[in-house]
Amino acid sequence: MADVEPKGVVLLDVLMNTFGHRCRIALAEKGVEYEFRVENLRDKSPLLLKSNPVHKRIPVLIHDGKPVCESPIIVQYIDEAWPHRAPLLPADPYARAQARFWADFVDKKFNECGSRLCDLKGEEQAAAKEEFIGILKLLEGELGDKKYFGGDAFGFVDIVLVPSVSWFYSYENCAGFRMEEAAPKLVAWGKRCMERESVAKTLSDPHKVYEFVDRLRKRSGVE
Ligand code: GS8
Repeated sequence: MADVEPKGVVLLDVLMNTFGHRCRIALAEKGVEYEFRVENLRDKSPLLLKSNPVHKRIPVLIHDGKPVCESPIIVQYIDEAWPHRAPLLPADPYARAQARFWADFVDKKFNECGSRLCDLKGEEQAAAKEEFIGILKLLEGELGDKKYFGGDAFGFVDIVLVPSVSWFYSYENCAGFRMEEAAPKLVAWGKRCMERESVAKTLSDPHKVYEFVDRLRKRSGVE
């Protein structure tokens, strides 16, 4: 199956993957039909290795045989390749640059520090928690009183960040704090996003994510 040359739109991914969820939400927002091919990361398919020879990672979107890699780039590609539905990025060049800046901030700061919350313990974890709460405040400052990061329209920054809502429960349990207290606006934004079908049908169950995180913590001796 994995060797069959892909036609149309194919997403190579695994089921519980925040990076892949970005692509699935973007495809759903654009109403694009696609084939979902589940990868085994312990035995990557020849198609994955051929499609992403540099990083050999999922997700990969293959459109008419042409692969696109790296989830923020895939989401932007989806926006440009299917322009008939509501745009995910704003039209104004400055607003587009700002959206890209915050999406990049999510990857470089939020995701990176969020992983440390779950991978560390003791003083190192306490320092990561303080840093993470600062990152949440910065994101809340950018969101302000807007419905979504881009204003009234659900868009690029929302798509890049929203899969992490499934991880909020794990962050809280690993590092001992309440997201509702640390970032009430972000929690409310997450609930608003979950009202969208594209998000609700894609996101992982937070308890399943925590089971996964807990298994990794036990395996690596953090717990
Ligand atoms: C990250 C993809 C990634 O880490 C993106 O698409 O945004 N910056 C990329 N993919 C992981 C799975 S999720 O943890 C992956 O493919 N890992 C397998 C490997 O590294 O061998």
